Amino acid sequence: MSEAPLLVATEAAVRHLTLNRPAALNSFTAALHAELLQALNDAAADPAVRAVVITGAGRGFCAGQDLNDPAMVDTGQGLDVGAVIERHYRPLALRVRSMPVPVVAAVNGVAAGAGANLALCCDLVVAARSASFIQAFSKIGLVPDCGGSWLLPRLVGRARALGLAMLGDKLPADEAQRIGLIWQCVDDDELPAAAAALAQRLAALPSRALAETRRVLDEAGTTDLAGALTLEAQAQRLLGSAPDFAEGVAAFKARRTPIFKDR
Ligand code: T3D
Repeated sequence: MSEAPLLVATEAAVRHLTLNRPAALNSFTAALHAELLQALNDAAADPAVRAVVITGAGRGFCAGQDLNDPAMVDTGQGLDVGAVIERHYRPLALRVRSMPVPVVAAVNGVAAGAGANLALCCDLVVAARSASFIQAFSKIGLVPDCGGSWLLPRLVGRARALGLAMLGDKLPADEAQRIGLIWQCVDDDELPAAAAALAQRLAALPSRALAETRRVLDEAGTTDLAGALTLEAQAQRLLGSAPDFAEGVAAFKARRTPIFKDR
């Protein structure tokens, strides 16, 4: 029996999802897409899950689209690559970006093409020092997808975004941290523990406030100051009447650690 393309495990309040096609650097087949989307939906629906970690098995994080999968890559046969994006990558990027809990990418090795942008869709990206990020699309005649066209300029500015996307060079993890593409680069042997600790820390924070923080930051990027202030007021109105806010203030006054429960 062939191995499952995605491994799912839960530790305390953290759901760990491991892309598991190491022989092909965890590149995406239709089956992996289906399992990852389902696992993210399951995590979103499970009130016991308060953070998610996505990582890869073996020496790679994810090499993007599996270029050997005839269902997804069929050059010369009239396959509509746009339809592949609409069917698989659009729901994946939107799902990660709308999770009710924080998502950590633990980038254990090379992240290329849509694999790089899956990582960048996540809220916090921690990478092993030997890992790298490659906007591989230009090398096969495509544009950055899985949200890359939107994420890259926002993360590192237009000049660097265009340089990374047009040249498709390998960006080492420590350089990715230096230019603000990712949150943190750690020594290889520290990655699993660092990502797990970060996820546990996020899991103890008020989930709904964190999800709203992601939303207002994303939406503020496409509005003016007045619009951003409106977004902030709307979010505070929602959060200010929720139990986590009362708990946070009560814990502050009592000088104790808050116990957050909202999602
Ligand atoms: O339908 C659509 O196509 C639209 C969707 C587009 C989304 C995208 O993601 S487009 C971008 C697709 N990805 C790429 O172009 C990256 C291709 N891979 C590479 O450039 C290199 O493999 C890496 C730079 C990522 C890593 O290089 P290296 O030297 O460390 O490893 P390798 O030897 O190239 O790869 C190891 C194995 O993984 C190898 O298999 P083998 O020879 O040992 O049996 C290689 O063929 C396989 N592999 C790597 N990437 C892919 C892959 N197999 C299928 N698809 C891949 N993307």
